[in-house]
Amino acid sequence: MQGQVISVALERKETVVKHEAIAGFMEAMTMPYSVRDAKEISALQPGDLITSTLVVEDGGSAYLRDIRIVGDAPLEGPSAATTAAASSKLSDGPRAPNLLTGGDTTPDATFVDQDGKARDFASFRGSAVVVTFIYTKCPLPTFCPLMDRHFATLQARLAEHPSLKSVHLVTISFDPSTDTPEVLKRHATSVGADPTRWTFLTGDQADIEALAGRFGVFAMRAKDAADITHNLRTAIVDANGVFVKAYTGNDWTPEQLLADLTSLGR
Ligand SMILES: [Cu+2]
Repeated sequence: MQGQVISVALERKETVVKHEAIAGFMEAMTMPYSVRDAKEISALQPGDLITSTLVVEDGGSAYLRDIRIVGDAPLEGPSAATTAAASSKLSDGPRAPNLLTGGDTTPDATFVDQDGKARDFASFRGSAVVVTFIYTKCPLPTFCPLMDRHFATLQARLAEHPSLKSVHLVTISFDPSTDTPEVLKRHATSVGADPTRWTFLTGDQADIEALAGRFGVFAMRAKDAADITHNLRTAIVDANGVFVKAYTGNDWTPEQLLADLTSLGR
């Protein structure tokens, strides 16, 4: 793996790395990776360019080893340019099999909402949907909790736009063993979700992984760890269930997404 260190959390033995595609295995993405020993990342600074080996064991446990600093570069801030660069890099890299692209019909699957009711993903058709994938125990403030904050902002802003009032927000957990409907219900309340506009889904692990994979979401649970190593993808699906576009990572803004939703209706 070749990438750039975004942040280092010694106490969690974790570093967030923005990395290039790993041919035949995963796309370019920014996500947290664990190491076996904090010493391996104690010398890393944000901005360092590194090479490393990603070890994936049976059962999905994953960690970095043989981390070597090969240079450094200024960190790019969250900006439209960064997002454009990241998404163009993504489209040039090897694609995960079955990754949805613009114009594809999103697959259906049955999940369970925060009230314990069965809910087909296709049941949201009729209104445009913004969908993201998280887990409620995520310890990284700039990952899943940021998606919740962005969705809360979107929920408020959508209500102000007459043409966007019917847009529905959907947050799907990729940690169904912890994120039961009861947990999601409490979580939804804590982030200020209005159940008429913002639905949380959980369900069967295999169904979730299948749908998440189509959206380019990659989640692995490290052995003996509560944390899940994962990336972020937030997508717009139109009222006909057609995939429009996805934002990679955490540097998109609610304003960008609102602008894209507005241009959908034209
Ligand atoms: Cu997370």
